[in-house]
Amino acid sequence: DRVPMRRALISVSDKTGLVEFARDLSARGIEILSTGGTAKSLREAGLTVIDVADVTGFPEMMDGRVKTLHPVVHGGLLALRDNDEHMAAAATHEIGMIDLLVVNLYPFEETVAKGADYDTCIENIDIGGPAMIRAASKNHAFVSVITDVQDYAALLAELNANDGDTTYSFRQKLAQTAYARTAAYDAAVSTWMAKAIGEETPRRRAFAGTLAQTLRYGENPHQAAAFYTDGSNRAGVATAKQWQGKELSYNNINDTDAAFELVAEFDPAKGPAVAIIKHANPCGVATGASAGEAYRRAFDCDRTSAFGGIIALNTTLDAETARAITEIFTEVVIAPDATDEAREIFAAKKNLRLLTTGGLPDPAAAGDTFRQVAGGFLVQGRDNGVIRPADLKVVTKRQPTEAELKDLLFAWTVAKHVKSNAIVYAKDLATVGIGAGQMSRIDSTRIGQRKAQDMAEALGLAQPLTQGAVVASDAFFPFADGVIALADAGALAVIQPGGSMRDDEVIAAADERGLAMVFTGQRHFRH
Ligand code: 93A
Repeated sequence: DRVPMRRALISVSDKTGLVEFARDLSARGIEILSTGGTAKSLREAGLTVIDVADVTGFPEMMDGRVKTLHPVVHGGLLALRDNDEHMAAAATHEIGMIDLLVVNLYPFEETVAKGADYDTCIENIDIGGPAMIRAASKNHAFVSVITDVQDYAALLAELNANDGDTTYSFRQKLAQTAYARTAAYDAAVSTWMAKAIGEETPRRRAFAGTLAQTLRYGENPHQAAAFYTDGSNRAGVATAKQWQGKELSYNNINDTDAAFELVAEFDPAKGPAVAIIKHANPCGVATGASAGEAYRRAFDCDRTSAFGGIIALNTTLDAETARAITEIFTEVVIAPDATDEAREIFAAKKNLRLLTTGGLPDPAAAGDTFRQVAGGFLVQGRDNGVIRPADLKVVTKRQPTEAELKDLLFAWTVAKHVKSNAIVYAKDLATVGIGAGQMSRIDSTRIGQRKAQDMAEALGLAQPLTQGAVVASDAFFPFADGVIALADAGALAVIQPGGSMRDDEVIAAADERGLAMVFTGQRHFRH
């Protein structure tokens, strides 16, 4: 026995689509109450609006801090329409019912993103808005609440389909969305505040996300999954434009992220770089005189694994590179940009997804990463450590040559993006063998070497490219065996954090074999 919606309260900071929406509500005979700025916009558009101040009997005061915080508003949102006492109280105090609440909040997140000062951020914390949203959501048995301009159309469609009313299940969904919004809002305030007051590990933390996409399934087909954005707007898979191909899968998104974060380490001003990722690990990373050359050199690190891979470029995808990529099956290509010609070449490959981002993320930027464990989650700052030549300490008798030094820093940067234990062989600013994710460092050392050997055989090379290569290790060598193995593979120089109990043995093994070794003093575990 519901009746058509009669009264709405609209109070919005983001006035996108407001006038059209309100006009539609008005046309249905719905009375509109509004706060200052919203009422002004609606009146200017010729709509009839009642000021909340006229209903409460109080003017908006204290710089707008108090506008809707009044029993006439909250009673109208919270009263149970089927409860005689509630309705009697409403009648006694002349509280009119509010059937629809439309609120979007003071733009706190945007204010923080703009780098506003402390007081400005504080002033942009909405109090009355969330109070009304939470009240209306609690009373979703009777009240509809819209917190997102994207839901205007859905509400109008709902009213059309239900004789001017909304269904219970629709209101439940709106309430669920609304509580996520107020939770995200307060999470943003708390996160900002922790940073502003220098509290790196606050006693309580809150996170929230906005649904970007429901996924067909998770890592495996029996797992439900979805992709959420965190509002940070970091360039990458979350913000990319997809030009073609079917929807990205959970694993695609994870791998595409790994690929793009890796390639973003290489400054495009210094030349093109390409990374090929499989199962979140690189199977080839290279620089080149052109993007096409960088791709071919990355591909030549491990052609077998590159099949069905995910490719990231630090520069515009051009036609030459696009043509080379289409020679084998690739899942996803992500780049800051793509030429028209490159896009036409890809258009013939229906299953190949192309993403462009408009830019690269800053590898040195601060941020948090999370990992869920039973009963909780781990939070840490993202690994934004960057090593420069001046940070390196040569620990062997032999100094690395200038060419070796460049390769060492290249290999080190790649190793940061390889799951531990990570061993990366590189030569001429291209990886030539990668050992990833092993439980012992010596195994990663051997795997990288064996991969280079396999590749040499496939390419008909006289000897594997580990001959004359350099090696990066994401963490120290606990024993000399790894260094002995990589020297046996023909490597000439090593970069590693140092700090093992047996550094002396490790350095002695390097000296005996004429290796140059540098310590970074910084570890890049990645699990
Ligand atoms: O300063 S508030 O926390 N105090 C309030 O009582 C209040 N009521 C609504 N902010 C309040 N609002 C917010 O004002 C709404 O959430 C909305 O974002 C904004 C709309 O103001 P205007 O209609 O004047 O543009």
